[in-house]
Amino acid sequence: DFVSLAEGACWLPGFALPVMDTLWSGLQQHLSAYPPQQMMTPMGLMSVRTSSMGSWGWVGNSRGYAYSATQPGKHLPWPAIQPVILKLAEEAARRAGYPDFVPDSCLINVYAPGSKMGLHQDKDEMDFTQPIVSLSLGIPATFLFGGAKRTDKPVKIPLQHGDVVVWGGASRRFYHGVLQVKTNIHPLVGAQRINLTLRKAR
Ligand code: MD5
Ligand code: FE
Repeated sequence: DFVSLAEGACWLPGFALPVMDTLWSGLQQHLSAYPPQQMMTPMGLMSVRTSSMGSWGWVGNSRGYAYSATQPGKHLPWPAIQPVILKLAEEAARRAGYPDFVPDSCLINVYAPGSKMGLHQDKDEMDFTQPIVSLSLGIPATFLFGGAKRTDKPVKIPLQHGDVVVWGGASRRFYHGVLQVKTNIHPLVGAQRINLTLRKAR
């Protein structure tokens, strides 16, 4: 069951719920071993904290951002994308019409209450014909789904625990962001929103 948001954008409400116990226990272990960090960007320090899995992790600094094979400030790779996450992303992409999607990067965005993400486009990846699969956990957030131009008025999408969105086609390059997350407590995940974005970075 899915909701088409625009050409190429497919919202699968609750799609991750059947595997949530396995997913959450693996993610908690990952976040203990690879604590999320606030990245610097040319725009300033992000309010969101990030960690990664897979061959490529997204890193930022005051000069720009890029995908890196090693953890920030270390000479060590990230661990592999956990099988339950990889299977979920591939299955969601298949439902949305991308049967060949094999992600090599899983960015983990951790939003404490008060965190937000300003309107931006994702353009650090090499192949924009590959979709991005996004999975939300924890407290709800209002996602801003804009258009091809920064000035296109965004549509507000209330993303909930377990929701998956596949961003493909034209929507792959649309402006988007997340409104400041409101204080709340989720029974499983606690006082935070966690978003996983699965991409083919290289
Ligand atoms: C989030 N993360 O909720 C979002 C989910 C990021 C980021 O934006 O860059 O880490 S990914 C949402 C996304 C990706 C590509 C296109 C569109 C949305 N879109 O067309 O709206 O933490
Ligand atoms: Fe983005």
